[in-house]
Amino acid sequence: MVVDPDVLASHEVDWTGGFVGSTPAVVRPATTDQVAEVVRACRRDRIALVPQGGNTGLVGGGVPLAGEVVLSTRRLVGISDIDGDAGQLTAGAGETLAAVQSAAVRAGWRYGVDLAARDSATIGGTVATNAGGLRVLRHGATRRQVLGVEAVLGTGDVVSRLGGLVKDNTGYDLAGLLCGSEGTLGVVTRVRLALVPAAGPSVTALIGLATVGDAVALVGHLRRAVPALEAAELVLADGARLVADQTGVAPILDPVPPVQVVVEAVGPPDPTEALAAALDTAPGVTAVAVATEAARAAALWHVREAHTEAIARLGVPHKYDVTVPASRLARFVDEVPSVVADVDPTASIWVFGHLGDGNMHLNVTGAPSRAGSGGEAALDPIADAVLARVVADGGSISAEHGVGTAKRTWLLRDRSAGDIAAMRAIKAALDPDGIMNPNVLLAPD
Ligand code: FAD
Ligand code: 2HG
Ligand code: ZN
Repeated sequence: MVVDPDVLASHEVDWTGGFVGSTPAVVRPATTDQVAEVVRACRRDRIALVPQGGNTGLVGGGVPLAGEVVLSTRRLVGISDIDGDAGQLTAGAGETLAAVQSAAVRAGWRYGVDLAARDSATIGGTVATNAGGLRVLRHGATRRQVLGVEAVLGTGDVVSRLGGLVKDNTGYDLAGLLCGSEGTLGVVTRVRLALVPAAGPSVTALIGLATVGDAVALVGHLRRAVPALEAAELVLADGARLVADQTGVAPILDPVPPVQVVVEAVGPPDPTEALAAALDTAPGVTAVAVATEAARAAALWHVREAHTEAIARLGVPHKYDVTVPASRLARFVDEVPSVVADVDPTASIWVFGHLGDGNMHLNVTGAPSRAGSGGEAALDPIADAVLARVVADGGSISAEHGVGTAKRTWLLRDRSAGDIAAMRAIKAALDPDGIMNPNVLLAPD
């Protein structure tokens, strides 16, 4: 157990700096049994716990906003039981995503989830948030990779099913339930993961277009023509210029087009010709840069991947991670700046994201801080306007980052009363004393 204030401080604030709490102690168990001891002791003494992995979460779910004890998972390491024939491995919850990706490659496979926080985000955190990222279009979000979990529930009981059976219809899917549960039902300690085939030759393209509508149509066209397509990411001109200004890296497409899409297709077989042919017949394309080797591909990705860091340099942003149906996406992206301006004409909005699955990241800077509100989106008038529009468009108020503290009040407007009642019943069964991340996901009654 750590109580040194300097060490505690790094666990008390989130990656954005927008969620700041305090904790009396950080516990750092190294085994599932030690996690169970901690949870049982906390249950006995009614002490609330916040599980924390890499602390890269963006919805205030992994920091102790109400004085909870932090249970750091970072010592729950180890990658084991690698099955080179089945394409599976077991990872400790504290392993970073990057470490799992490397282990998969060494085993002759690849892990299907990737995101820019790969060097810090933990596998347990990605499971707890059902993280999405850059390759959902082809491989799905984290839940699709998870074949089993070991976890300590809020009851103190250990559940463990790490056999890696692809077909296993023996009752409720506890792994699927813990995936996306944001630390509210228990602590994930180990995960059995399915891998995807190793990457062969790949091709990356940065494509300039005039409108978001053109970009949506392009992705539909490429998905039909290039089955190996696994990423399609949206960048707008103001975001591209911000990235260039903040990072000092000149834009690859110059002049900067109003809209850019980064796409990547991964073989085998080599998808380069299929992508080139599809782009030849694609409507609306005004400029293209193509890369088939890693360093150049990384340069094309930079304008997209550097958005979060570039925006962070402007101050603490308000982040809204939403999905909108493809049929309404272009109109939504075009109109959402005026939704924000109606509430706060001095705020700036930055829109980018995972075009392939309709997941847009709206970042608002220059708006008043939510400090003191615990980060509650319900107390944020911009969230009120933006998320109302998302719900009206048939979208989701949380695409991939989770609900956390930031959106827990808003959950009531996205999910039905029946859904919420079922979630509360599950929470009461698996965490009867309400010690597991009590301020996350479900708002107090
Ligand atoms: P933490 O931040 O430590 O925790 C997140 C939540 O999970 C908290 O509620 C916490 O209580 C819970 N938790 C953590 N570990 C466990 C565990 N073992 N058992 C139970 N509960 C646990 N997310 C995406 O989905 N897609 C992206 O493309 C993406 N890109 C990002 C880029 C940047 C630069 C940054 C900073 C973040 C990005 N994120 C993205 C968000 C973040 O990386 C993910 O949410 C990630 O899954 C969090 O992992 P973590 O280990 O940091 O979890
Ligand atoms: C991404 O896709 C992440 O880059 C972060 O999900 C999004 O910073 C954000 O809002
Ligand atoms: Zn994202």
